[in-house]
Amino acid sequence: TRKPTVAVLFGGRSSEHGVSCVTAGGVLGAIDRDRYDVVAVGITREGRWTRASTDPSDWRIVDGIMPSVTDEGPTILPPRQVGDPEWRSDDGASVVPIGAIDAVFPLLHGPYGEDGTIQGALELVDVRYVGSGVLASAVGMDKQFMKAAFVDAGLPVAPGIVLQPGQSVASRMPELEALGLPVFVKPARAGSSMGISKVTSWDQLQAAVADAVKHDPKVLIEAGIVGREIETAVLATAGDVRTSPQGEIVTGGDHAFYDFEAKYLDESHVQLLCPTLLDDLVAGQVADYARRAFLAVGAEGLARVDCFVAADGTVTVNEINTMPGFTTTSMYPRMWAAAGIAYPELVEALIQEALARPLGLR
Ligand code: G1L
Repeated sequence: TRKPTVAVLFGGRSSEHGVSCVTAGGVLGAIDRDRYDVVAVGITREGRWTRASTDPSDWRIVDGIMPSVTDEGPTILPPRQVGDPEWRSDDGASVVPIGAIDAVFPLLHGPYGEDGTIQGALELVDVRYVGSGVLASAVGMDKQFMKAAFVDAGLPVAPGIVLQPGQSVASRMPELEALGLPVFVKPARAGSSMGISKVTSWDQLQAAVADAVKHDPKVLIEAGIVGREIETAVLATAGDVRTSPQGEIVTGGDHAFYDFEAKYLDESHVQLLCPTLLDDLVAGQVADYARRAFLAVGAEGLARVDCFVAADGTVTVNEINTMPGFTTTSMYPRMWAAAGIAYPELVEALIQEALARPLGLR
């Protein structure tokens, strides 16, 4: 009997191309090659799909330079460009028939990545994949619908309003003032923290919205919650939804919050603590909310749920990330490491979960 074939799909046209490649390196280094055949499918920054190296050492950061998918390998046409469900090279020769792929790791960020579109393309061609499906991925990308799903499940969230594309701040001013200051202004659908700002005076609001609109014409304005940023990893395998010990984002210096710069450029200002010290009752509350947030959006496989914990122990659910940072040193794997589940075990559990998944409605 042949080994199952696992494809790692990564790179892509997003600003997080390099992070995606580093993540692919981590996954490629952790997949048990005795149990699985491995295929690497890279997407260049220009959007060309290509067969890439499966050697994890090709995806390391060298002298501070992030790896990227180069233009050298044979082209693989993405599903939307083929008339039959087969990935082909430029010369028409079959590279890897899509039917030979038993599970895909979709390690892609942003539009056409973590928003459910790649999941939909894989559904169309009957290929199983790791992580959430179309709806949960899309809901997890859209802060408006994420919040609606949380509220529907009875979870506590920060109050907020949505500025639909083209809608003016002035038309919503009474509701905005009811939120009180500070407010956070966020692009409604953005994977990273880009375009997010904290507004401490109403005269800053217009500029904050203008900045957010650069990333998404739909903008969410939320009441600012004062509290510690506590994260929980959720792993769902074999019908079991498990939550990890909590981690905490500790920001220092003059960073108002865990922004893009703190996350990717200036790590000295942000500390990741795991496990973190929380009162047992509060930790239990956070874990319960994390599990319910996972179920509320219909997530599958894995997700990271981020909460705020106020000084009095009140917990607010901030967001769910169905494609959390997944490098070997990211918070998600670190939170599981604190529970004794090492990175390769995590990768194995996610592959097993994907392989066992029925196709179609589930
Ligand atoms: F495949 C998984 F496990 F579901 C998965 C997919 C993508 C886990 C984590 C990620 N994350 C990323 O790919 C990224 C953080 C590099 C960009 Cl969304």
